[in-house]
Amino acid sequence: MSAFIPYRPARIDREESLNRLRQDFAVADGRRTVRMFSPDPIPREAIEWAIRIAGTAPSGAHRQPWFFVAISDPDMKQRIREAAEKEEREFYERKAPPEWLEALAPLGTDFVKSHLTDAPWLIVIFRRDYEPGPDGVRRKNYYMTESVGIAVGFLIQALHRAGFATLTHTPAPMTFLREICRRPQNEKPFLILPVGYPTDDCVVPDLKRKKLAEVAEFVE
Ligand code: IYR
Repeated sequence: MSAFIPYRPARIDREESLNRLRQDFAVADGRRTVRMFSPDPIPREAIEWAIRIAGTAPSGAHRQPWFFVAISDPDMKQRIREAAEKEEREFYERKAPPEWLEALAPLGTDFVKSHLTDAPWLIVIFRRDYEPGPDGVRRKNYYMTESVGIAVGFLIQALHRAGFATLTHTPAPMTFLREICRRPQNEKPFLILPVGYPTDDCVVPDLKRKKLAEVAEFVE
């Protein structure tokens, strides 16, 4: 059993709370997933802070079952792009059922993944399914998918608030990432997150967000 320490964050005044939330909504609503990245560099320190923020996410039994590989190395990005495009070509040309392709049509995606070499950073996120114990006994983690998903949410929002665009990219299958990133067997690739600035001529699909009443109900 771990020790307990006091936690007494100062209360925020009601009006101030609401003001902050309204402003945060405007910022969050300004985020768009980007597929057209400028190669303009982003300092490593920015990525480091964003990963620290991601690491503050809650996790099952506080196991923090995540690992982040941040890549700016052009050779490694090229290798990831080639492996991803191989899988993606297979997906678009053979594996994807027509219904799925129809759902993707408004996004205009295809197997060409130039963002994987254009973006100055790729953050590859791994889900740690268990922790190797000193005696060789595996220590199970809990709610890994949920925990990593929350951490990635924190990561995307932190990067957005710092002015950087991201793309939540999940080539399927993406097992090749474990090998390219030289990660251990207990880690499963979860997501590739290209990070950078949008190009000057960047366009995004004209999508609408669901209204509050479509996604929530209140029982008071
Ligand atoms: N993984 C593919 C296909 C794809 C799937 C979904 I669901 C998207 O929202 C977008 C793309 C790709 O990356 O192109």
